[in-house]
Amino acid sequence: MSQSQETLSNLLQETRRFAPPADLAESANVKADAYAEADADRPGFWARQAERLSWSKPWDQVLDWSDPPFAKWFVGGELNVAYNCVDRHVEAGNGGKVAFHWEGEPGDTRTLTYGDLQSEVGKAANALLELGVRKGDRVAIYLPMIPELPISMLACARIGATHSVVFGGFSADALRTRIDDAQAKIVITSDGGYRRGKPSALKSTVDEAVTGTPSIEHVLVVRRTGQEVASQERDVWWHDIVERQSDEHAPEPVDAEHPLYILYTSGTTGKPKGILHTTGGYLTQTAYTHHAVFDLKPDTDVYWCSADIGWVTGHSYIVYGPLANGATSVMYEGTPDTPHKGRWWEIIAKYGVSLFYTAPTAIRTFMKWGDDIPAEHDLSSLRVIGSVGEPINPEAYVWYREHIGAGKAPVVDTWWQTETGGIMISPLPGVTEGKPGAAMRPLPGIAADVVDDQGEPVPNGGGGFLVVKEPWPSMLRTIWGDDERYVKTYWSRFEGLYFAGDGAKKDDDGDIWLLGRVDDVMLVSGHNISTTEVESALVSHPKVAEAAVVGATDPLTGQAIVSFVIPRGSAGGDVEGDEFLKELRDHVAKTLGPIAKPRQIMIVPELPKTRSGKIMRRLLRDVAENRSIGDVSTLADGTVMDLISEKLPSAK
Ligand code: 6R9
Repeated sequence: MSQSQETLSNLLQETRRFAPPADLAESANVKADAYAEADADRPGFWARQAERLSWSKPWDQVLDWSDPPFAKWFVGGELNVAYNCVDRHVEAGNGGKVAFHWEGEPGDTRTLTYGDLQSEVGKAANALLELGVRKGDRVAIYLPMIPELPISMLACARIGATHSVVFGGFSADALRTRIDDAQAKIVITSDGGYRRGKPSALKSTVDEAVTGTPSIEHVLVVRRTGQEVASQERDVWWHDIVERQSDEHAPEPVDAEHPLYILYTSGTTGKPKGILHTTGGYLTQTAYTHHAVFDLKPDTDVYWCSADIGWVTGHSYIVYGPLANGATSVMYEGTPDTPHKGRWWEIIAKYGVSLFYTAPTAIRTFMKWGDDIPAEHDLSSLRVIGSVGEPINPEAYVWYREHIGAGKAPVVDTWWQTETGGIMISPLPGVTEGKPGAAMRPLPGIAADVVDDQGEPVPNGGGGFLVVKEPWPSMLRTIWGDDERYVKTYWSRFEGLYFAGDGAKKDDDGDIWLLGRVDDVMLVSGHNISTTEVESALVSHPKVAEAAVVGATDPLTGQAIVSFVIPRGSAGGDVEGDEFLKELRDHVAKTLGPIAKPRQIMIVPELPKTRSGKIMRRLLRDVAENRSIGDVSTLADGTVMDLISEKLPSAK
């Protein structure tokens, strides 16, 4: 094993442990023996998981890896995703079962049973056919979190069209680039949606985007807010065309490797990458992981993933995984603080949500708002609570477990990516003794590891790069239209290994801790220091709610640590003065060692984040290095950088 060069620091010590509740362990869907079962025969294990689905034609070969890194799973098999997510549950007598309890931001609600979903999806599929969409065509979807969004996705899957969902918050430019790259034939949108108590416009953005996208033949428009929209010749109202269709449509079986969807990830530089997911392997892994990680009992659980469907988390864990498993889910349109900061907890109490999935950014926001808000609501139905999107700081994990999970619900910290399609590294709630801040170990059937810069596995206690060593069913198949970039981006850093772009470490037990994107790692006086560890040290101070850390060029140390801190709502006293800043710097030094002490700490009201809640450190680096601020087009809230700059007179 080569440890020729230090790859990442390994500074954080965390000794708290949380065993699974006895009753959950006893009745868990997946028990400890699954790891050995999968290790003994990985393809055989995934073939058994694929049996959860209904295939119209069985596969001849589980995995074809004869042309790496281009994988084919369930070769020769045929199935239809919409049939698997909807019809088969109706045929099994569950047509009256609720698929979605939908909650609009203004307080309107809709309940969709599996039977309702079948007729809505059938009608939408027939409407798409009438509009000339055919198997293999691409459909762009630019909708708010309303039922027509999953209905549209399933209608595409039903006829074999490939969808490309674009976040409702993205600009006309971003939408245009994505439509163009995929050569989408139609775009499905709405007049607008509700966010923060106000109707926001979507249709006008689409109108702007599709000037200059010759591939678009029609714009299909759902009426949600009733606001005025300019009408164009290519427009068709959803209520005109969809409502008059027959609700019967025979789902079209497609090849296991048929393209199900494209989802664009922005990355830090360059043109967005169209991540391509296909049919059989994708649905197998999303269904299995949802069953295993959330311990879903479809007859009794109510599941809620608070993500936006425009993010991969919504694709895999609001739409495909839960519906394939016949789950009853909650879907919510709006923001967590409309009309009040307890809205989410009110929804959990109202529907008796038992399985909940959210992101660290949301958890840290609730910590900032104060413990008293969730305490006003009955959250006793919750039994498993999940986290995704960023490393969860140990303090945020403990707060989540304590204040949302009543000190008993296991926290499942799930590591995965748009590219991986489904969860890869996570605790199993009935098996794993959880450690705050650790994603723990690869799920059964997944071969992930941490390697050094030579691609050799690091020993326990070592740090390096997260890789996946064997193909997995829901892996991306390529970057849409650019096989070469697929190979170069993911399979060239280490021979034969998938490089995820994340730093990670293995603790003394061999459990995995994520340390942030390798592009964000700081090099201070010759030491590689992870942003995650310094941020977690800051968040462990009782007066800190959120922190972001970047490396800024420094004449003495190469890079120096610059931190941006949001104080907790409850933090009294002077949280701006030099004394407090010194207290924080000393706290980091004490927690991680003097090498990790920030050169500078700035108190800020907000942090720049993407729509999926990831901190955009690149913009903070611009601030820290006194540069003009770069591209802000994927920010959730474009005004945040102004707020930060105003606060820091030197940063312009
Ligand atoms: C699902 C999703 C992927 C990147 C990934 C990593 C970060 C996601 C994480 C996590 C630590 C976790 N990430 N989950 N880091 N712990 N549990 O987020 O997909 O938007 O493509 O982002 O997010 O850096 O590489 P995507």
